[in-house]
Order: sequence, then structure tokens, then C-alpha cells
Amino acid sequence: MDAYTPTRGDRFTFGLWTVGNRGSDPFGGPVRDHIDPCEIVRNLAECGAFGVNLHDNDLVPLGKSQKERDTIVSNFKRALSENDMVVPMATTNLFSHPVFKDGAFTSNDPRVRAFALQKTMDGIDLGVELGAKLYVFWGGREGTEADACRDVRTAIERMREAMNFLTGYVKANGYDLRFALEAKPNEPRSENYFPTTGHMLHFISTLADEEMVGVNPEVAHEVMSGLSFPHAVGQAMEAGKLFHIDLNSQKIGRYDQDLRFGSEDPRQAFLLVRLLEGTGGGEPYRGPLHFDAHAYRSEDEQGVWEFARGNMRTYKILKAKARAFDSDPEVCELLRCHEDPELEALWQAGYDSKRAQSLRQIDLKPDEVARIGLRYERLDQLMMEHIFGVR
Ligand code: GLT
Ligand code: MN
Ligand code: MN
Repeated sequence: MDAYTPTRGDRFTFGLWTVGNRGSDPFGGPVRDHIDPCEIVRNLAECGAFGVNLHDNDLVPLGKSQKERDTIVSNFKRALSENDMVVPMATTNLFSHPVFKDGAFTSNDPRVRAFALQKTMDGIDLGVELGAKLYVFWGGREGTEADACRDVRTAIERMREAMNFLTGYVKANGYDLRFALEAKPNEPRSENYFPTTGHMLHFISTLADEEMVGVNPEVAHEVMSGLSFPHAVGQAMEAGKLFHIDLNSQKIGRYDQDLRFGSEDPRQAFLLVRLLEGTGGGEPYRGPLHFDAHAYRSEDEQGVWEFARGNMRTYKILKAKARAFDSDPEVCELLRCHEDPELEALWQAGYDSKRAQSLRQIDLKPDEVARIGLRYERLDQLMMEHIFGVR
């Protein structure tokens, strides 16, 4: 037990599919046994997690009768309450069944879209029954290889129809549930629709119940495209749309690696934690901190629980480092804001011709301003020294 040992108050969660991942990849089968969901709950609780998330079929395999479903769910609920664990988020598996080979909500076949809606309404009922307040949509199969098969605009329109229908379902049932949409550029499809968090944010602004819908950005998914994850998250936070987050780690340009949080990218992970915790200013993120990662294929079950602890410890270590960085007097001095309220008022108060005229008349001496060194080399080195633990 040390300062980085996770506790319930840290709000760390894992998907059943993350620690339950059996290590299959496209070139080899499973290397670990199936772990019963109730067993996962017990182990995660022991590791210090706060909750567990699930797809409908992570808990209730496809094809179970209503009676079997109810038994599974009531055993799972008992495991949750015995271990003081919650289910903050649930989602639907709209990718494993062969019927989803060409998408779920965007499929050209209306029967597939109808099945996706059926499955999602059932999944929502299950999530709500378990106490979930968030419902994630990851459109794993919403994409193409033969891009001529449908107009992108049709795909977007179909996705909108589905979201509008499903927010309608939630409202009609009086559920206290919000949606979080998760982007990914490719894999398993050659091209996925809504490839980045930015694409999702715009799409959300076109929905009938846009206030109920936010994003669930995942580190790996943004990094696959070579984009800055902290920038994507920052934009979502600024828009009030960061409803949930999938933490893991990833090298640029590869398949979705879902590595242990912070393991490949301590610098970006530091900047992310700093942003989420608000140590550098701004409102912190207060939702669950979900690790959507899995252990290396080299691991047995013991390695899985070490992996689980590792994610949470790294987050807490980075949180302590972010606090130390933002209270370092030299850092504060370097970050001191150069404010000039009188000057800024000329545009911040909005356009009017008088203010525009005044703005035009000021001699801003750009050549002089340009000569001022910004000392970002020093700032960045200080940040690295905090990360390295020598400051
Ligand atoms: C799958 C995917 C994740 C999604 C999960 C939710 S399933 O593991 O790779 O990124 O968040 O559907
Ligand atoms: Mn994810
Ligand atoms: Mn992923």
C-alpha cells in the first residue's frame, strides 16, 4: 500500500472484455481461460477498481432464454453488491455476430438495422437494470472496404436515424441515461465512418436530442491516426461533451493495440491526466476513468491483475506529477498569463465599427513582439524532469 494504490474514490473502471480478454489475435487463438464475470468483479474490487462496464453479450451470451438471462443478471448483481462495485457504463456488441459484417446501424439491409435496434434496446434495458448512467456506442463495423457500396451521406443519415430513435426510447422509458459515441479510424473495417472524436462532435450537433449525447474518446483510436489525444479530449471538454473516456496506450500508425495506460506515451499520458484533473486550470473531468486496454498475450491470469493494477497506478502517479508540475513556482512563472484587458476588450466585446477602428489604429510593433523568446524549451524540459522524477 502506497500513495499510488488505487481506491474506490479514484473512479477507476474496466470493461469485462478488457481484463477478460483471452489474448486472441488474427494469427493465434486464446492463451487464457474465460473468467466468469462474477470472478472478474471480485478481482477488480480487490485491485481497487470502482466499477465494471460491459457489452450485453459479455454478461449474457447470445441465445440465452429469458429465464437464463435473469439468473445470470441476478448472480451478477449479487457479486456487484457483495464487492461494493458499480456498473457506470454499458454498451452493445454490434460487431461480433456475422450479421454485422457490413455494419449495424449503417448496413444496407434494413433487417440488419432493425436487429441492431432490437439488440440495443435490450442492451439499454440491461444496462439500466445494472445501474448504468452511460451508454457507449462504438461503431466497430460501421464502415467499408468496397466504398462504392453506399454513399457516405446515407451512412451518416442512417446513424442519425438510429441515434434519434434510441434517445427517444430512453426518454419514453424515463431512463436516466446518456449516450457516449466512440470514434475509430479503421479496424476491423478498412475505413470506419466517424473516424475521429472531432467527426463525432459535429455529428452530435445534428441529433434531435443532442444534449443527451457526448463522446467517449479512446487514446488508441486517436493515436492510430497520428492525432493528439489531449487535443481531442480538450475540445470535447470545452464543448461539454466528454461524457466518458477510454484510457490505454498506442503507437502511431498501427493496429489498435489497447496497451496498458501510459506504457508507450508517458509524455502524452501526463498531458492527458493534467487536462482531466484540471491541475493546469479549467474544470476537471468528473466521470469514470475507464481502462479499455488488455494485458499482453504473454500473460497468464496473474499477469492480467498485475496489468489492471499497473493502469491505475500509472494514472495516480501521473496525477501526482501533474499536481507537482503545476505548483512548481518556476513553471507558474513561465506560464504566467500575459493579459491586457484593455486591448483584448477591443474584440472580446464583439465587433463594432468604432472598436474595429481603434484596433486598426494601434501600433502593435510586431517586429519587437516577435523578438521575445517564449521560453518553451525551459518549460518543456521542466515538464520532462517532473515526468522523469528528478524534480
Ligand atoms: C472493443 C473496442 C473498444 C470499444 C468497446 C466498446 S469494444 O473492445 O475495441 O474500443 O470501446 O464497444
Ligand atoms: Mn474503446
Ligand atoms: Mn481500442
